Amino acid sequence: MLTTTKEDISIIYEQPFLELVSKARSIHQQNFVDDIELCQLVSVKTGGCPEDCSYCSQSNSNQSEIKVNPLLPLDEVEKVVLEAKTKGVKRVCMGAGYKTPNTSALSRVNEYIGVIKKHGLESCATLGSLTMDQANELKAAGLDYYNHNIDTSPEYYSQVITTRTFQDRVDTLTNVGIAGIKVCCGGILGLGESRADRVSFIHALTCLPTAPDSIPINMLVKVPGTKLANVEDLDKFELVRVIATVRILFPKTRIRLSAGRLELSELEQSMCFMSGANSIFYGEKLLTTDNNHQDSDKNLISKLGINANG
Ligand code: SAM
Ligand code: DTB
Ligand code: SF4
Repeated sequence: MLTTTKEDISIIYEQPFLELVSKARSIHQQNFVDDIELCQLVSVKTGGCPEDCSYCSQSNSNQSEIKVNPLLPLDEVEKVVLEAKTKGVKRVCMGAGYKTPNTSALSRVNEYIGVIKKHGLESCATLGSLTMDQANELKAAGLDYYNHNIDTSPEYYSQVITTRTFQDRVDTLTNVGIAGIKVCCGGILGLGESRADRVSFIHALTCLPTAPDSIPINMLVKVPGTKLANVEDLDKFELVRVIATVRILFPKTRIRLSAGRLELSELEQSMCFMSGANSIFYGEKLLTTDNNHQDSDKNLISKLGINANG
């Protein structure tokens, strides 16, 4: 495969806005029917995380007021799975505030995976870094996707997180890919990064050891008590530019318009769908923050005249 340089990506990214959106839309139409994939998030272990991610409410280094929760009992996860199934969700994504899961946490997650699969849904987990053995164990338990974000450009990374390196993230993604679990990897916009960082972030996505099957694009949710609570707002044209550029470079990959939708109007979200986003988190809660109301999402999907759940 030909490699795409940062310069190539920046030419795509910086073209006139309407041309960029139009190009992305045309590539989208060649590769997808218009639909939206619905994913359900569940925070299986909340808070008390030793990493210092400056955007995150769950970090011990931040002063956010959140409800800390140890690993959920199996029946609580099953309740979420059953509700998700009733509302037409395709995948359940389990999030946990770990640097890396210990042995007993991993065994419990394996049981959660069993429950999700028993009810015929796809499973995804995001638990922090994984060794090869841990990744193999999750694969054996039936895990379909592992979410592990690179978050931002390699150059900006140390401004946002100091307790791990960009390369640590890539190493886990290598293990996930070798284990045969589908890779879900994206990032966050609005961390105070520059446009060059956004281009470099997209470039880093194209260089991952295993091509991602799913790319979440989060817009920072500014949680009080975190270091980034008062960072400047992202220009939403940049969000659309990122989605469109990712669509052009990853024609067949699902792009999830993830955290931050509450700050987007229906028309702003529609621009994101127009530019290639075709997946959302569905349900009123993300991990520790609020998400759009289900009824308003249903309403928007119906206004767009598309089907949910590709
Ligand atoms: N602890 C695990 C890890 O970091 O890999 C998994 C959970 S973590 C909350 C998953 C992802 O959520 C992060 O990589 C980040 O991209 C996203 N995230 C966390 N806090 C966010 C926020 N305030 N706004 C937007 N995205 C956020
Ligand atoms: C991802 O990229 N976004 C999700 C999921 N992966 C785990 C998490 C969003 C978290 C938003 C902030 C919160 O609710 O704490
Ligand atoms: Fe911990 Fe993940 Fe939050 Fe970072 S993003 S503090 S690793 S829960």
